[in-house]
Amino acid sequence: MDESSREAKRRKVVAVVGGGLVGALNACFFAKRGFDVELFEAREDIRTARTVKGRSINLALSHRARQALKHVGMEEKIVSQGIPMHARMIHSLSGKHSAIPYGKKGQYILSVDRANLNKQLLTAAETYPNTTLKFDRKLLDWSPETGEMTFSRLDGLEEHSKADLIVGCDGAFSAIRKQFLRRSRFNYSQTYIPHGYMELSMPAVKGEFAMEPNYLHIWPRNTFMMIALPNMDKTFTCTLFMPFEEFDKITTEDEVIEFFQKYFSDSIPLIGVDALKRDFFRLPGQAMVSVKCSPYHIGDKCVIMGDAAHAVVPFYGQGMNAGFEDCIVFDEIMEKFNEDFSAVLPEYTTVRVPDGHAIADLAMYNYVEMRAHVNSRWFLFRKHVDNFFHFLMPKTMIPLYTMVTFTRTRYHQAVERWHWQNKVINYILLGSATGVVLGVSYLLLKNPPDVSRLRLSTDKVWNKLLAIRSP
Ligand code: FAD
Ligand code: EGO
Repeated sequence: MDESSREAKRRKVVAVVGGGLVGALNACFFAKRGFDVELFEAREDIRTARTVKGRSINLALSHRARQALKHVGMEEKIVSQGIPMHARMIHSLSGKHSAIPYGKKGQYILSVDRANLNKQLLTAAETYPNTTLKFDRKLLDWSPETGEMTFSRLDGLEEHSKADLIVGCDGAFSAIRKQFLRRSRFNYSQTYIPHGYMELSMPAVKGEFAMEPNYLHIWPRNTFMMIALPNMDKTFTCTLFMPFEEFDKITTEDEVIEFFQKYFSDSIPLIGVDALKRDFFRLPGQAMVSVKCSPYHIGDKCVIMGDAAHAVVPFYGQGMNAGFEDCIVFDEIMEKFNEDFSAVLPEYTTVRVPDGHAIADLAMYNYVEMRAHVNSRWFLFRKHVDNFFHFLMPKTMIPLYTMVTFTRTRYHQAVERWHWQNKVINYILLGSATGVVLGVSYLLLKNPPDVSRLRLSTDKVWNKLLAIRSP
């Protein structure tokens, strides 16, 4: 790139709307490319705020997110502040624990602190001289014709701003997306699931983790599910998932304990009876929404990424991972089309929509599957089956969870491959069933059994049937 084109580019302004996980990371990606980046965030700066309100305290970070962090030189820093989870630890109703590794030695997911990750990414974005962060700027509306945005501030003043490209990273209830919804041929669906979630803290015991730290702890109880992820301060954050209907049934402190006694009894002493009675009523169950839409862009002016484009239910641990991967995909297309927005944006929609839809569907599928069938025995059984087929044919049979979590296989291709693998399994099972039938037939023909006894027995059955019919 010569100096004059660098100069021409430097004048292009990219507005990133939303300074959550995806917005903050995206600011780094655009800053690295040399754009003038302005990030607008509705809340105050979480790095200086006294109270940080927000969703989920910690998150499972896996391969896709790590690759994205690597692009902006943040992988090592974030990984060093996370806790590896090498296996899931399944807690059965009786209190038994069983661990099933996620894969080989290097295959683990990381438990990271959401607020810390967000802060680090904002600070990383700010270190680029061509980036400014603007907090307390809530987007009210914007114009697809002019690219002008209107923000409101806490002091009641409105502010206007213009950009060459607007990148909507403002989450599941995106204000940027409102303009998309007004346009013809924009597809949109949104689904609230009947479950809510509630976070409960499990304190450290004598300065140590109350349970084995390097695991994703799971209590699968069909419609009731609980998970726990470790934190750097040796606490765990437990997340309870259950139908709002059931949340409504628990109204007294005794009912909380009764409920936990029935489904998660091993966790009671670890969370603490008093803490449980108190914390359960601190916040109501929180809603979870799934959003699918297309396209992800308007002209050469605006693109949506992260939850704004594809909010997913948290039953695959992929929401942030998918949002971070969006940043890589967009960056790769920017490279391919020489940063020509009028070519990059449509290509981004073409490439990314099938994958955004696929991960939304996969997460929803896991939710439906888990609440319907998955208790601790079924969970363990299914993972053993997955591992068995992988062991038999390591190149052919790759567990879906592995493809989604530990590779950058496109989500929609992981789904296709999963369907294909299921077919292979069915053929194997059908083949072995046929084999059994043929084998038994051959043996019968070779050594015919004493048919007279057989006839005798069928006669008996027949007589019995007749006897039932005629009194
Ligand atoms: P957000 O994090 O929602 O950020 C949006 C930002 O935009 C916010 O800072 C908001 O203040 C700002 N904003 C909103 N409106 C405006 C406006 N009008 N103007 C200006 N700014 C605005 N993902 C994983 O990968 N692994 C997990 O283990 C995992 N666990 C989860 C557990 C739960 C219970 C939940 C609910 C989600 C989980 N996720 C997980 C998903 C993950 O939280 C999201 O996918 C991720 O936060 C999306 O990032 P985002 O930046 O797109 O949106
Ligand atoms: C049979 C057995 C069918 C999130 C097991 C499906 C999700 C699903 C919410 C775990 C791990 C990161 C998570 C596994 C299955 C996070 C996750 C999984 C939960 C709930 C979660 C696994 C945060 C589904 N990954 N996962 O294989 O360990 O399997 F339990 Cl409720």
